[in-house]
Amino acid sequence: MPRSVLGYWNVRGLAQPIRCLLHYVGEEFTDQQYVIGPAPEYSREDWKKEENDLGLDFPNLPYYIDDDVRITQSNSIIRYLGQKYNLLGSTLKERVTCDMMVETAMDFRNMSVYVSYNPDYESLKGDYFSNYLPTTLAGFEKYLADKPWFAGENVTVCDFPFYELLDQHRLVEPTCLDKFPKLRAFLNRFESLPRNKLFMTTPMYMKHPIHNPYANFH
Ligand SMILES: N[C@@H](CCC(=O)N[C@@H](CS)C(=O)NCC(=O)O)C(=O)O
Repeated sequence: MPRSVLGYWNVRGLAQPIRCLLHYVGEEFTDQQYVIGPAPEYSREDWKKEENDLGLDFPNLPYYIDDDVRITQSNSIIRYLGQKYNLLGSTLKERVTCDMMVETAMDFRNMSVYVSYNPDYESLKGDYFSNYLPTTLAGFEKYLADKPWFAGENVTVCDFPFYELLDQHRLVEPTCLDKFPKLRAFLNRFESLPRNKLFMTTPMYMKHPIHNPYANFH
């Protein structure tokens, strides 16, 4: 039976929560990684040379291909896998909460990516790490006060991008979660799920690089 394919750069980026999710549900897939060329050109040729040959309506990375779909847009891929494996929530409230939190995670990521790839990183990082990040994390800490997972009582797909973003931030700024016990407990809970624990021992799991080589931190 043909395996599905996930295509992305050879970094964590937008793909790592999808890699983890695919492993969590036990789907056999090919982790197709494209390589950015060396500085100073950082050529994208490895991807560009085949982007129009994959049958994608809107070629981009990540992409996901299985027997039924050929899709791009990371959140569409996450939602599709949520449908496929019944991980979108079990009640109407949980489903809409999962949906909201997938988007909330993307807003958080967009801010983090804006700073991490910014040529003015040196002037932005102070405000990001001293103001934006603690304020944002405090909001998530308060939100998790009465629930184990980001959509409520059950693991849903929104937990995967949240794990990824919180873990990325603690790798870059190791003390950033010190004041947030609920967030640390969430990370531990997520890592303790047997499939996730196993994922972290596979060659597909990568701690670094978080971003492409021209970012300000990896
Ligand atoms: N909204 C898209 C953004 C995708 C995107 O910006 N992909 C970047 C990597 S993070 C890329 O290099 N795409 C390939 C390209 O631009 O040719 C998503 O969430 O998937």
